[in-house]
Amino acid sequence: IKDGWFREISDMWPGQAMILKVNQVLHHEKSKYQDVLVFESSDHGTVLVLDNVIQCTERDEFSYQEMITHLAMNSHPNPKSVLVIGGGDGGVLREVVKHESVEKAILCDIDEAVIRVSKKYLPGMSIGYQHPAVDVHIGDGFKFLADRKNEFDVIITDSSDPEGPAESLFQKPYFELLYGALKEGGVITTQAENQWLHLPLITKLKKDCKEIFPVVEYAYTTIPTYPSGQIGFMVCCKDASRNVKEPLRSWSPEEEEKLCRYYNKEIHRASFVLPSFARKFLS
Ligand code: AAT
Repeated sequence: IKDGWFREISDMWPGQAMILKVNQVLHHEKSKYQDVLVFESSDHGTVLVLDNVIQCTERDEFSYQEMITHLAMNSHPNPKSVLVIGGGDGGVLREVVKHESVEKAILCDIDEAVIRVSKKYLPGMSIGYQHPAVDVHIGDGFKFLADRKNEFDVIITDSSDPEGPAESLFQKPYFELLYGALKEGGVITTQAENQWLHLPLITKLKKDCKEIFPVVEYAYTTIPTYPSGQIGFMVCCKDASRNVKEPLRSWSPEEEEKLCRYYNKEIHRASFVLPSFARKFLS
């Protein structure tokens, strides 16, 4: 923070930075894994920052949390058992439990500090923790998955960027673990970075996934406070005949309006349509 503005400078997005005006710092600590900062911004509500990278702002978090969740959940016929890796703010859990089929939702985040500060400063997201189906596990997502076999209908990896504790969550062995932990017909989504900034990384990720899953598709959402204003998801399914680009289940327009602020069944389809420069590498 300099002169009352937070600047998101990183070599993952060279030569550019999102800057947000700070009203006041609410919390700052060095946890066991990362630098954890929470501040109140002038126009984006409360903001959570890990290792100087914006994780969410109250103003636009719904775009990311709804899309990473419902793209997977609505591509499964009857998701009962759900796992979230990362997602310590609770926003993805909040979205998962909107699906009445869910009987068990486990969240595994590496850093208790993220969960603790989110419960204190981000009530609109951490409300997800209040649902009776939710179980929390503190630990590394990669290690957590190592002894899970054939257990989950949907697994959502809401992880930070590959520089830091989430590095292993972008590599092929992790996707092998995801495949093994899914039940038959299971679906995953993972945070899969930005097509303007990380096309080589996404291309490699998609290639790795295709060697494991029969169905692999890249989708993206718009979100002003993530680098370059968009973020993508890898959506993979164990069932070769499933078309994840078409929602298998959907809410009525009235329910959609009550439950979601960004996701709807039209945007589910549209989010897989890529611009030519990216499609060239990702199809
Ligand atoms: N919904 C908020 C968006 C996030 S949060 C990323 C979470 O992943 C953090 O809570 C972090 O503690 C957790 N995490 C990082 N590494 C691991 C790991 N190895 N195992 C489990 N959890 C982990 C993502 C924001 C994306 C930012 C885009 N620039």
